[in-house]
Amino acid sequence: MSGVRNIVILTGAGISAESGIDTFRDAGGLWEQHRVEDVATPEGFARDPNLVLNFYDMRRAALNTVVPNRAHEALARLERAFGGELLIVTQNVDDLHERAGASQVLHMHGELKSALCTSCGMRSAWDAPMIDRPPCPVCRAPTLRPDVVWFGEMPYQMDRIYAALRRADLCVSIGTSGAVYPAAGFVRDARELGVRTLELNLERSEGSHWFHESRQGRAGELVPAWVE
Ligand code: BJW
Repeated sequence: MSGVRNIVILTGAGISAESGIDTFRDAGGLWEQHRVEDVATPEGFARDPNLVLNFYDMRRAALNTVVPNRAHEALARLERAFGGELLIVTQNVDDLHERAGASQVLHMHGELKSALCTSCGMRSAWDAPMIDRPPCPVCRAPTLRPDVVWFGEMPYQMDRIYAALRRADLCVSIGTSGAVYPAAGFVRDARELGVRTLELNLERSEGSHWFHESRQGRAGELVPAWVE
């Protein structure tokens, strides 16, 4: 890590797999259990809101039964020890980075424990079911939805992510298949900016060839080894 002053770390579902949270595209993952068009698109929500609310209610409830793993803990340690700027850009909607102690976390695909009101646009911290259509705590309309980014929607805080990439001298991608844009494009963006790139993933991903270095293994082993 010597000579490195600014780090952007992109995380995906693989970093939370060892905590017991299903990934999307692995065998037995969420997209084998549910049709992506039904549960992760605005059109699916318009067609059958109960199906979608139930999908997210179950995942939000399950989140309270899991804990951060060695990979989340190692990144939180790195954040505390690192002298420069470090930003964790996570595609994950879980809160395991924060619960491990990281504070510089940007949730580009939203958060399970946040609700978005489609009437007034306000976000509220949320840890209860939505299936029974509770009112928005701000405007009282029964129009809450999970505060997550579905296909066809704009991921959050893209300006802040690209600004951090422009300042970075190291970009590390952990536990993501590189199948979903714009996150999948960050490695190419980073390389064009002259940023060093490293991938830590269980297997080679769709974008492995774009990285300067790619290491394969479980995040719970690779991440602490990289951090120490
Ligand atoms: C382990 C492990 C262990 C397992 N240790 N590793 C350009 C080209 C082509 C298409 C598009 C494009 N631009 C836009 C699109 C369309 C679309 C898209 O990308 N489609 C693709 C299918 C091709 N993108 C969008 O619609 C996005 N919006 C958008 O682009 O707006 C316009 C825009 C353009 C330009 C700039 C800015 C904006 C929105 C995408 C929203 C994605 N939403 C979801 C659901 C979020 C809510 C929820 O959680 O339900 O996000 S889908 C799902 O996929 C979720 C994830 O964050 C995301 C990525 O998945 P991830 O994290 O990579 O998980 P997996 O399962 O795929 O991979 C896990 C990896 O871990 C595997 O490799 C394993 O090997 C590994 N692993 N165990 C280490 N122990």
